[in-house]
Amino acid sequence: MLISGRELGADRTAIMGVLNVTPDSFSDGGFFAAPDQALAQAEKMQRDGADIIDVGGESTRPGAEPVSVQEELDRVLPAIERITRHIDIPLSIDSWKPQVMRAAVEAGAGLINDVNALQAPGAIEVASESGVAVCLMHKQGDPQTMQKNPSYDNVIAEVKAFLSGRIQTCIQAGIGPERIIIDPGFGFGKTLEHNYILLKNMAQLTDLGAPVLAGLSRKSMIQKELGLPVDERLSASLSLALIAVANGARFLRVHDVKETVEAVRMYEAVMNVEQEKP
Ligand code: 8Y7
Repeated sequence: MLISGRELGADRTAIMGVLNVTPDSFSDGGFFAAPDQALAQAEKMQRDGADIIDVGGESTRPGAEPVSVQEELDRVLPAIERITRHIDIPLSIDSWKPQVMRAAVEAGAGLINDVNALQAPGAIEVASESGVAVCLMHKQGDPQTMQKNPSYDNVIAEVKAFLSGRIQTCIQAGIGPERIIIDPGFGFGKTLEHNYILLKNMAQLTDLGAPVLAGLSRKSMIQKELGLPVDERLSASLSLALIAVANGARFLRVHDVKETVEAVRMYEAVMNVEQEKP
């Protein structure tokens, strides 16, 4: 998968660091400082071994309030421009809005990460024309209501069928298969059990021929299983990250870059050892 001229997710798992540029993600309350803080966070994630940074200006958490196109542009564009001017690292735009995708790619983003899998009117055309890579994520319902009553007859088969259909639609729209990443969308319209079934059987998604991205970092499934608040979910996040890699994930979207890089590189060192002769 070529993203901003880098080969990612091929010889080792690519680590995508999460960079939220929402007002609540900045500690000093002065949003004027946001692009500088975003750059500082991006520099730290690069030092910690991130392969790509996912910039998002609208919270996609269950129950989150939507923001306008202009508001989202005002958040993400200064951050993307500041980061691309100062450091050389591939950037991803976390948005489902075609206007935001287009502007972010013009400002330097090399991947469109869309939790809506390019289903918004105009999104697939913008993605196709942009020439950049895309991540197609499965969800059931929309962020406001998706966790109310998730329901599937067969969650792995339904997620796989959805992603397969979106891959076909993207290819028909001119997005080559070499530009497509797929994602089961952990926590997006899924119960705890649905998430576990998807993670345990995630290797089945690799049949679709696209690299798989997994986003499990700090998710509420950890709270549901272990009762831990968001700032105490590191160990469980690392455990889920390694299970995802063992089950075929080629990209991991994470908040704790340094710790995830250490865990995954250790895993890969063991799994890549040359065997002794019997
Ligand atoms: C995911 C994601 C979020 C994910 C992809 C959170 C934007 C919620 N989760 N994108 N975004 N996959 N591709 O807890 O799982 O980080 S937001």
